[in-house]
Amino acid sequence: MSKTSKARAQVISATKTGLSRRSFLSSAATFSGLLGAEIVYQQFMPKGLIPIALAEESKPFVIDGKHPELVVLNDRPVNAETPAHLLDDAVTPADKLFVRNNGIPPKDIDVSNWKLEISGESVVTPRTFSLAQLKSEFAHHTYQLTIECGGNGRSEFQPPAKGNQWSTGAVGCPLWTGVRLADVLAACGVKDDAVYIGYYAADTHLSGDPNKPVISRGVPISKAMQDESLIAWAMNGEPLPVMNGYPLRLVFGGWPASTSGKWLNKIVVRNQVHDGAKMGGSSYRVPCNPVAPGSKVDKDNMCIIEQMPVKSLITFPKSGLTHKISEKLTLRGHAWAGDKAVSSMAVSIDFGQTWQQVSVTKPVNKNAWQHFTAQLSFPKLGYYEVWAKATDETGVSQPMLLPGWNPKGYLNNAAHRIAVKVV
Ligand SMILES: Nc1nc2c(c(=O)[nH]1)N[C@H]1C(S)=C(S)[C@@H](COP(=O)(O)O)O[C@H]1N2
Ligand SMILES: [Mo]
Repeated sequence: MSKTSKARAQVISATKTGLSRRSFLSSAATFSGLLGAEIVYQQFMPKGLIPIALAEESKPFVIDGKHPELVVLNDRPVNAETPAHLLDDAVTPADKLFVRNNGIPPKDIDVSNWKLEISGESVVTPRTFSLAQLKSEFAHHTYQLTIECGGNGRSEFQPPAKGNQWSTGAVGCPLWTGVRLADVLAACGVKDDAVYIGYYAADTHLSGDPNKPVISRGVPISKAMQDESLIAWAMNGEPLPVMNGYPLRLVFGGWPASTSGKWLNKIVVRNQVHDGAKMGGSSYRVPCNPVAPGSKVDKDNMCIIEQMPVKSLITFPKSGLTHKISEKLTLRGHAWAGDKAVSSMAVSIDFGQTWQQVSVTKPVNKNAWQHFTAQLSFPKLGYYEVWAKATDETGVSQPMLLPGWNPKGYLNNAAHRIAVKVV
């Protein structure tokens, strides 16, 4: 990306966040003017809520191998998110999966010489595998697994959190093919004292310093040993896209995607919580107990994010549509809940005064997102917002507003909203 484009990308995200953060001293009448339609349930509209139709903006910018409408938030390192309406497919196509890089991806990859080392203090026999060995020694498995960046939704945090200002698009659920991490670890032997795995990868630090690690995170051994936890080389039956970890990566569905190491070349089995780059401080950690927005949080009160919370996304129609009152509006989207299943889905057209239950499918496998559909009708002409919220199998549902503030702006699972003008 050129300098100008970078500047433009920054302006775009600044405008976007500036708009959603500004406290609007505006009346429903002013909004109606801006929207070109009366806000039908304006008596229920929370004070200070900015109609989603006014808060949206997206500009095209192209990354190699990616859909031209992905919104680029940064070009060094590359970070790009997927607008909600582009996530409508049941299985996310490779060109529509978001990109979140912390450093510079490896160049000139020689697949025939790619090596994966398994070591660490809690491995019985350290081993190194070529890609061909991994593929021939272990059974292949394919699962649809949801990966979502821990910082998805960060742009809504107030006070703001530094980092990529993701709105809703740092999530996707492609089909992943590879071998089970558990099978590979078993072939090396795992000692009884193992508690965690950590990954190392071939990307390089932005500073250019080859000794500075970019990111080296991991998961507890229980998540590592789950059937669906993969060392993957394919997405939707094709080699991984370069930006998503070619030729090899970890995939831990339902956990912060930062655990799913890309360009994977080493896994360590640890007898303690892995202490690699971005495992400590405020990286991928949140206050163990809630804090007031803007607080300074003590390091001892920060806990590593494990599974991601229940969340959903309306992927059809695209927000901002004009819809004929005589017709029913078909609504579609996905819902997911970390290691849990989503048990119900509800939709509101009156700013949350009333909710209707809509149908949601079962997941095709653990850690795959589920799909919801609804047919909506509207009582009169005007501006509406359609809100959608999921409830997980433990009865926990999405909040309407930003949940617990935390210093780095993680875990925003507030309900998604789209704008509809009924004519
Ligand atoms: N080696 C390596 N792995 C990585 C990262 C990275 O920068 N380097 N980013 C992590 C983060 S923070 C996220 S959200 C996911 C993003 O995966 P994707 O780019 O394939 O969507 O990759 C994770 N794995
Ligand atoms: Mo992330």
